Amino acid sequence: MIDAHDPFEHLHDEAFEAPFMKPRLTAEDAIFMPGRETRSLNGDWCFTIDPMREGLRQRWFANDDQPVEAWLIPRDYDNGAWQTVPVPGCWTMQRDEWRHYEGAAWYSRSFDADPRQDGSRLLLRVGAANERARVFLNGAFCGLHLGGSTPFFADLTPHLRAGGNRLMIEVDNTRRADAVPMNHFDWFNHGGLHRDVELVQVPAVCITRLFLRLTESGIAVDVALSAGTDGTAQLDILGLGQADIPVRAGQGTAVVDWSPELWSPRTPRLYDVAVRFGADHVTDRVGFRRIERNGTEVILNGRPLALRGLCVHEDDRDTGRCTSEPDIRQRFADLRALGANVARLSHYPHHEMVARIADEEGMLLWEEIPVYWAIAFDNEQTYENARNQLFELIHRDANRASVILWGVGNENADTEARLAFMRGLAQAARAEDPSRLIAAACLINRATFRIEDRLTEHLDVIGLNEYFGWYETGFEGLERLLANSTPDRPVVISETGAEAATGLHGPESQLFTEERQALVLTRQVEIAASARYVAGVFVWLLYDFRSDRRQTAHQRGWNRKGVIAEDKTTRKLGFDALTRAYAQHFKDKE
Ligand code: GCB
Repeated sequence: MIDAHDPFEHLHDEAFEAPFMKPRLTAEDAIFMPGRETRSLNGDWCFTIDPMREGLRQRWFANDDQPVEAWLIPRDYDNGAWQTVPVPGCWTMQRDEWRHYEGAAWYSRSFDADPRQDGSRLLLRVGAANERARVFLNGAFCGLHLGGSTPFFADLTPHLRAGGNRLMIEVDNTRRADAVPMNHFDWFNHGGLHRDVELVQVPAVCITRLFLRLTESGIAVDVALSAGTDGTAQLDILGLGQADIPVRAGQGTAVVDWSPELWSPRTPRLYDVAVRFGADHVTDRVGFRRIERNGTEVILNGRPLALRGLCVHEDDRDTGRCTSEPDIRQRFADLRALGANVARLSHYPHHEMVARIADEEGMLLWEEIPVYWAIAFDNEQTYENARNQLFELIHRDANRASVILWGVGNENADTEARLAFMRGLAQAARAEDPSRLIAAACLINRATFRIEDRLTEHLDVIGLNEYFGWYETGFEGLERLLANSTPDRPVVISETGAEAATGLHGPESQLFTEERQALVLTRQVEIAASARYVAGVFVWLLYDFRSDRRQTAHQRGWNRKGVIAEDKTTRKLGFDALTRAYAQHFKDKE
């Protein structure tokens, strides 16, 4: 610990991070958000990068706001002199010299809010900060959040000050072997407060979870509160009815025998839902549908689904991980033009608007957490981190009819430690949300050409990532693999594709040409459709995306497997080829 009287002690303290590892901000701190009034903290924040971690070492967060002229001893941090950056934003896109900066950075701003007298609480909600974030209010440490793509909450109430509050957030995008994702991944490591930041005031007892879903006996509703209170919650679904939900020790469940019109991609019917408990009131727009598996089929509202999918990264040439409603609507328009009915939101939770817009527009979604490649499967804390991200995602999107699949991982080698880790995640997801299907993108056994991954028995839908025609020559391997395997549940090709440099033309045999990509997509879809148990394909992917792993002349820092270029406009030949292949081989099965 630093002695406040010794100005040099921090120079020798390499344990400077230790006091700031706890408390953790987790899914346990989350409240149910839809329908709440919030106060936005988006806009300009003071900002600096902090490669040497001086912010924690010297405790910048404990400094007062005195101007430099009034200082008696020098400091290395002068809040007022920092440059400002807009939030939400990725620093990696805000200045050329920050493009490849990986490390800690500080955001700071002030806001007015008086201390609470009436038992209400003021919470900070951060939509996402990549990859970890520490929150400080008026010099007090409020907690640490791990994971760059899910929302988190910090209770600011105990530290509020009349006359102005200073909020500081250290955001750190250092890649780490024990994080989720770990240090090696095929997308760009953007840093920053890249989603909305807001304040929300809640009464002393508030609704922390509201989960509605269609079951055999009607609509099941779960309510959870922030305290172990007894009482009654009132449910009101416009057009269906009103009901009381008895709440005991902060938990309530009811099944109401109502028959909603079903939500489906063709008729994305949404209902206005309101729930009140005491002084708290929340609302949501919810679609009701059933998603199941039956043998090797995926069944939506009793009918088998043909999944015509593409994967999408949340990446933009100009804004990085930041997205917007027009960007998301464009994504769905492009998917519809391809004849797709489902998107895989790779490889981490995307902006919460995506599932809301998908609900409205009738697009199906696979959502996942970044349990990607060589995660530290034998590390308990890594598991805890992954499980927490999974719960934060499930709690955020549990009422989104568009989300049919929770993905628990991508391309992880079949070891004992990985099996235990991912089986645990699959079971946790199922227990938390029994209304959806659990999937993972598995690897294939290249020696036997069979689907042999031991994780598959814990999944509802087996995803296969395979790149025959690209990383492996020819398509015979895929034919062999599909012929050799006899899965008892649905299989989807969760990734396949080929890179194409926009405008590069040549023979199909030439890598990186648009012709080659078109050939690969055509053949892949055709072969996949010939296997009785393949319920769909998720082509890798909609748009080209930034990845520093890709450095050939055709790539220069971009993964070029998009059927549309990084401008999100220019369609490659693969676009039409895929549209034709889907229309021909994956017709709706009705
Ligand atoms: C994969 C990964 C994906 C990569 C892709 C590729 O299998 O799951 O994240 O970007 O291949 O382009 O190689």
